[in-house]
Amino acid sequence: MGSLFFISRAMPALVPFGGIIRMKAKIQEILLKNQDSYVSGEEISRRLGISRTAVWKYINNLREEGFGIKSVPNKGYRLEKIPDRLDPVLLRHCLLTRKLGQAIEIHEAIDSTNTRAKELAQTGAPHGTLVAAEEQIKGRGRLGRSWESPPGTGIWMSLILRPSFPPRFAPRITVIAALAAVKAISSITGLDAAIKWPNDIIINYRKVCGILTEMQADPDLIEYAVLGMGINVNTESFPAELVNSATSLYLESGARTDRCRLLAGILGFFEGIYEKYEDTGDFTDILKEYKERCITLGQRVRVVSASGEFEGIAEGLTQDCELIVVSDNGMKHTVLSGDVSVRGICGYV
Ligand code: BT5
Repeated sequence: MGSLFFISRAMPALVPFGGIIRMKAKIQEILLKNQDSYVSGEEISRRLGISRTAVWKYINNLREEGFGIKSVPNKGYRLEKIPDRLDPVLLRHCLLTRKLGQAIEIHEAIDSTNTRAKELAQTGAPHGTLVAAEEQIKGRGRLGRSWESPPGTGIWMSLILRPSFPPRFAPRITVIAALAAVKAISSITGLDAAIKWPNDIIINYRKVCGILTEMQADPDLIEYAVLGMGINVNTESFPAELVNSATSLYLESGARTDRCRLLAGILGFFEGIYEKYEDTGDFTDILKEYKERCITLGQRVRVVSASGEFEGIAEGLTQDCELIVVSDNGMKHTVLSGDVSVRGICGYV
């Protein structure tokens, strides 16, 4: 499974990492909180109750992981460069959420973060537990498709949710996630991102992010849902089969984006919208905002589903997030899921 970091504020009993990583994380936290100044080795050793030689060793460990730490005699250490890593301490430093990301599990490589999150959910992991990975070996899309998740470039993450609303409203999780992703991408990168119904985020007609929501439910109750999201962040190139349909924030903006900051931003927007919805039960404004950012509406689309294939105009969305499509013979269809391609977007011409 590769190396694993698990930080939990909510469930200390579940923290499996040993003293070495914990001590290194504490030094990381001290340096992060004092980025504008130097912290002396003596101060760190006093605060953590370890020798100055031990501090020096942990600092060197962090340097090997890509942290740029300047040391000046008689002044101490200062953090000057943060590596482009999905690091639990860096992530926690950026997080402003109350419940999401209280427990974080980050893998160097894993088959699929959604599969792992489901395992954790089945063994009782709480609402808000986050699983992320630098690389997915078997990243999954919808309907058995695969999701390309190369190492060190993207955000491949899954969030365990324990909603209080009934299973028929589960598609609303994808709607909230798409809105959160668009808002975070726009506010952090300045790029103009839009939603392609139901689960894609598009920039300049190409897919930058996909969402896969899965759940375990009884007829009336969602036991848990796993919200999976893949974002191409600093990806420089794509394999031939995706070159014309996929893009990354880097390719669109020419600049690298801090993945921890973006992930924290998405969780922040998601928590705000999700909690408001859970508290009020009112989905009207959320759907209105989703519609405003949804490029599928008003477009000619091709719907491919298990029951067949047809073309028409996407005219609207129902409260249950189904797409209303009026086919060429004037018939009105409501499409719950399946594949909808929009002319001119992600390869449909
Ligand atoms: C999705 O499926 O768009 C949902 C993708 C969800 C991925 C996340 S990553 C974290 C979590 N763990 C997982 O195992 N999955 C979730 P769908 O709408 O079915 O789109 C899949 C299609 O998108 C593929 O068939 C490709 O054509 C295309 N695709 C694959 N990888 C891509 C990438 N990195 N960027 C853009 N398009 C991609």
